[in-house]
Amino acid sequence: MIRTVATTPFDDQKPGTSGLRKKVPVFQQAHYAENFIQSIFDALSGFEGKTLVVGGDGRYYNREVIQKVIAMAAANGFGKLMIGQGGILSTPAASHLIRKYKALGGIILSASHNPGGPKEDFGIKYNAENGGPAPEKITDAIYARSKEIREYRIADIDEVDIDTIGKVEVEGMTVEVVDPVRDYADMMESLFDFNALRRLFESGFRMRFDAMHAVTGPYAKEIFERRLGAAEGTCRNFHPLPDFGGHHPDPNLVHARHLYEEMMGPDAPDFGAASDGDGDRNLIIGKGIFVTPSDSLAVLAANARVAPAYTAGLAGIARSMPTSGAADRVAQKLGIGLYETPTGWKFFGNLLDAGMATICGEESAGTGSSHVREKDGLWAVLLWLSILAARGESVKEIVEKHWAEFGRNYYSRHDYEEVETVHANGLIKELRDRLPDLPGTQVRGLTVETADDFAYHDPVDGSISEHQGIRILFEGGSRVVFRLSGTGTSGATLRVYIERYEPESARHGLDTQQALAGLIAAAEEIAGIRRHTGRGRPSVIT
Ligand code: VG1
Ligand code: CO
Repeated sequence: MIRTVATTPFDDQKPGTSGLRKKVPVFQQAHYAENFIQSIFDALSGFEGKTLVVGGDGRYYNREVIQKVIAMAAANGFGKLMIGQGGILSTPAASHLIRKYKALGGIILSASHNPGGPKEDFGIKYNAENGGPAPEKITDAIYARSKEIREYRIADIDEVDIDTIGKVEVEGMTVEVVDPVRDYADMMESLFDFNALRRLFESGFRMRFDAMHAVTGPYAKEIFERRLGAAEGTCRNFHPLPDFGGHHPDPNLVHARHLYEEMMGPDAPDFGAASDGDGDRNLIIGKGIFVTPSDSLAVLAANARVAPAYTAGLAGIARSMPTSGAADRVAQKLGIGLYETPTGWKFFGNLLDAGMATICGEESAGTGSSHVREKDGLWAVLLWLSILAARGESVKEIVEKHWAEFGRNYYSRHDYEEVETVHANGLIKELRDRLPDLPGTQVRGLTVETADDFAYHDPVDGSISEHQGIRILFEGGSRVVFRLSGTGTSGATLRVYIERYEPESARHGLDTQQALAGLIAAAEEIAGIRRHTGRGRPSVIT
C-alpha cells in the first residue's frame, strides 16, 4: 500500500560540496531523511519506470536509509533499483553502475572521510545520469524543494533483503541486488594492463593497501590480491565496519599515520596507498616519500600513456582551484588544456562529458578520469602501479625526476576545524572587503600581485559559481587561498592552502613546512586567523 505522509520542512537541508552531510541523530529525526529523499525525487522529472542505483559506504545508518529509499522509490514510481549487496557501493563503483546500466541516476549514502557511528556523520548525495554528482542547478532545486515540502510518498512494505544477490518485485518496482565489486573490477581490468601488473607483483614488488575499515576493502582484495596476485596480507583493514573501527577513514598523514610510519621505516614495502570511507580518495606513499595529491595528479597526467586506456594521450587536465599548479606545467608541456574549477567533483562533470578533460584532480587526495564521473581511489593506485611497472623506478625516483623536469610546487593545506561559524564567516568577510586594497601591498617581504574571490565560468554550459575561495597571489608565483569547507557537520572548518613554486633542483629537498614558513606567516598576517578564531595553529596539516 502506498501512503502520502504529511510533513513540515527542515531549514537545513542545503547540499554542500558533496551532498547533504549531518550527524546521524539529525538524520534520525522523524521525517528528516524522508523529506530530503522526496525533495530529490521532486527535483527530478521523467523517472517513471527508470532505474536508480543505490548504495553506500556501509557506515552506521546505511541499511536503514536504504530501506527508506526502497519504500519511497517504489511509491514514487521508479521502475527499478539496483542496489549493491549489503548496501555497499563505493562512490566510483556507483558512478560506473549508473553509466553502464544507463540508469537515471543514483543515491549514494556516505559522509566520505568523516567518522561513522551512532553519534557521527551520515550523508545522502544524488548523482545524475552521467554518473556524476548532481550539478548546482539540481542541488539548488533539491534545496528549494526541501524548504517547501509538505508531504512525501512511501510504500508500506516489509524490509527488503539486500544481502542476497538477485531480483525481487516490490510494489511493481524491481529491486535487483548486485555484486558491488564485479563490474567495477572488470572496468579496471579494461583500463589497465593487468598482465603487466601481475608481472610486477611476481617480480617481488611489495605493496601495502590500507582500506581503513571502509568501503574499498572488498574491492582491493579482489583487484590486488585475487586478480593481480599480490601477496595475501597486502590489503589491511579490509572489512568495512559501520564505525570504521572508531577511526576517521581519512587517508591523510594524520589518520593514516601508521601507513606513513611503515613507509618511512627500514622494512618499508615498495608502495603504500590508502583510500577513504567511500573509496573516492587516495593516499600515495612511496618508500621514504609522501606524494602530495597535487604532485600525484601531475605525475599521473605526465605518465598516463603507459596505461592502455590513455595511450592516445589526454584531451586536457582539470584541477580544483586550490590544487597546486604542478599539473598546469604538465598540461603546458603536453600542449593540452588546463581547467581550473571550484572545489568539488561536480564541477568536472561538464568538462569530462564534453571531452575537454581526461584526468582531473583535487588537492584533497582526489584523482580520477573520464572512466567515471567521480574521483576514484583505486583507479589512482592502479595508474601509479602501471607507471611503476612501466618505468621500473621507485616512487621516489619518479617524483624527484618529475620535479627536476618541471620544478617543484611546495604545497600544504592547513585546516582549522570546528571553528565557530560566526568567527569563520567574519574572517572571510573581512578578507573579501579588503580585496581591492591588497594588490601592491607588502607582507613579510612578499608583494601581493593580485587578490580575488574565485568565480568559475563553466565553459560548457555558461553557468557561473561565485565565492569559491579567496586567492592571494604574490609576485613570483606563490599564493595562499582561504575557503570554508562545505562538508563539515559541526561548526566551520577554515582551509588555508599554501603554495610556492621552486624551479631550482638544488632546492627541491627542503622540508615542506619550512619551505613554506614565510608564506604561512604572511597568511596569518593577512587574514588574522588567530585574532578571528583564537587558534594559534591548525588542527590538521596535510
Ligand atoms: C572536501 C574537499 C574537496 C572534496 C570534498 C568531497 O570539501 O576539500 O576537494 O571534493 O571534500 O570529497 P570541503 O568543502 O570540505 O573542502 V569526499 O571524499 O568527502 O566525497
Ligand atoms: Co570520499
